[in-house]
Amino acid sequence: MGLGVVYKILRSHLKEGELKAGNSIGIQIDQTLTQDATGTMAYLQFESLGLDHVRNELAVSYVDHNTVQVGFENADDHRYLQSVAASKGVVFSRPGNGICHQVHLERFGAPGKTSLGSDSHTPTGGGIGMVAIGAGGLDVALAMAGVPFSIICPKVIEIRLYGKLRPFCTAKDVILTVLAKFGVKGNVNTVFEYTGEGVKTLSIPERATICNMGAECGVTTSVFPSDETTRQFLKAQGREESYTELSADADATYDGLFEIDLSKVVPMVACPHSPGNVKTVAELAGLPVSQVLIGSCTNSSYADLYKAGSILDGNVVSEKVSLGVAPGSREVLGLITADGTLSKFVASGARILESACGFCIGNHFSPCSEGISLRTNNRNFEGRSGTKDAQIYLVSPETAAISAIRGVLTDPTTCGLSEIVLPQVDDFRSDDNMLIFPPEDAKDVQILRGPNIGNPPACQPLSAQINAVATLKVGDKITTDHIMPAGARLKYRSNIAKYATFVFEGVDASFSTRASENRDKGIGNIIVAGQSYGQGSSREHAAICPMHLGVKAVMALSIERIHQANLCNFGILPLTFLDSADYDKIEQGDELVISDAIRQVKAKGNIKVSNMTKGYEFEMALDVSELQRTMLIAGGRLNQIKESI
Ligand code: MIC
Ligand code: SF4
Repeated sequence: MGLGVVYKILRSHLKEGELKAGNSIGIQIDQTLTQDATGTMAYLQFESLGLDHVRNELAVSYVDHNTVQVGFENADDHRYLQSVAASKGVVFSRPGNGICHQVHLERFGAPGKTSLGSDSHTPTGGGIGMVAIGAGGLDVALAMAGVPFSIICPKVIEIRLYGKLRPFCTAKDVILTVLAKFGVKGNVNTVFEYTGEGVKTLSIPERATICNMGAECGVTTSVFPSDETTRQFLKAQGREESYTELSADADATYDGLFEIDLSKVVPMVACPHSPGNVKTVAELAGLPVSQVLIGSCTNSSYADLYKAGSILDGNVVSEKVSLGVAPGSREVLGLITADGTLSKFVASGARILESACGFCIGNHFSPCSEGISLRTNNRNFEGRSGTKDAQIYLVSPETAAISAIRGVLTDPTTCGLSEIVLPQVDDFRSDDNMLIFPPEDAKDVQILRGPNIGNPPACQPLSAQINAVATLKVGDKITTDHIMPAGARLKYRSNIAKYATFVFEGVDASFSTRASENRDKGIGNIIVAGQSYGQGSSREHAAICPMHLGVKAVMALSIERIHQANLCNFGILPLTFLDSADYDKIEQGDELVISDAIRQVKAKGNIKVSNMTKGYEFEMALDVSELQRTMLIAGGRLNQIKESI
């Protein structure tokens, strides 16, 4: 039986288990990437493994999230990351060099390779035919130590493309069409593989945009074949030697099919507060807009900015709108400077932002109260922008640019704009001056730590009996941004005790005080949640900080993949309700007991829980792999693995 691209790559990297959907498998990871907001913890954990040097093919450490540097904390983190990279054999991408996924695509990604990144948008690499997966920092630390990455062997949905996009209908509109079909939940342990004649009409940045936002569907990754377009892209990056052709066998079979006629795709918009809340731009045209932001790892390539710049050319941004533009990398910034696009932005009144995550993670450029912000990034969760009552709409750069001029959401296909012809770029003129390659001999390298650099978290082994309280009950779609806010709180990523004081800040500001009081009295905390708990980012802090506050279990109707793995990595039981009526019955404050916890976890059956307050017993599923069971008992992955490295 023939194989698709995903299974071909998985097969060539298989280290443990059998390649069959639903099985637990271990795959060898060729490349790792970290970014600063998750990286400090990843390297602290790597350090605690006691290895002198990374063991995987290529490890890159990017600084792109915390570049605002209000106070000393971010700069301390950067200094630590630079020194630990030099000491352990990791390439360091200096602040200003760009957003990790954009730079990785440009300078390191290679078809047929696997990569693991401590950022949920790592699948961007699928645009050049990689199996690129997002995970928590600890999983990436272990991949750097050469430990196979454990995943559930995925089902593969074929997304067959045919036809060709019409002018001003874009890759962003394609992925929003996919999101409209698949939604943001229920796609765990699934991969999207793109096939069909339409593939060759899409450039690498377009493919990367599509793979990037597959993360919003919750899939493990998304992958395109590697073809002549891939070769051209790598050649223009001066890296043609990284090219290999990769395509699905003619008789490859898949677990599902979704067909998209690219010529029928229209401008789309994801409405507040979910990337899955998709409508056509035409449906909402005329909506007044107060802010427009172009950039982020989803849409900040040279092609994206060239098109936006062409639309803005000769126009001034509406006086009702504040427009910001953030090129995805220093390479992109160099290209738009050289070809005059930057001047078009400047002349239009756009505010030029650093090549970094910036606005996307609420680091700056928060909208005004009740502001309506159009953005080209990938997430519009409530409060993520830094303004709780703002309304964030996700659109393509073309829709963003024309709407910035008009001051209202505008469908770019209806404006009589002349078609934009992209200049052919045969040489991206990349230089690696902002990459620091590690020295051959690192014995004199000193690792520099400031007061913001804490210790890796210590996890307690599972206790025989869990006596806890349902400290918080929440509803559906609680994102990691709800659990562990970023924005102004991001600078505490390396300081767990401090960062933990902000857990669930925007949901229930007294949660961390209540939880730490319980912990100090020897009472555990349990979080009760609805569907898709932990969707969004890969931030393991959404597990580490609750662990620090004494959270022993999450009981939810469902839990998203990366977050579920992070909970196991830090010894928190990820329990799911077998009967949704049990979710309805529990009230915040109920006393919950899990007796004989170690035996129950070992036994592989359902977990019995007693609600002492209401006087009844119920069962929860513990749907974890064998490896995760051992981690939960040991009190997390670090405790469990240390002996075997
Ligand atoms: C995000 O887009 O939410 C982030 C910020 O990039 C996160 C990582 C983090 O929280 O540091 C992600 O996507 O994993
Ligand atoms: Fe950065 Fe935003 Fe991309 Fe996350 S989604 S990596 S914050 S640009």
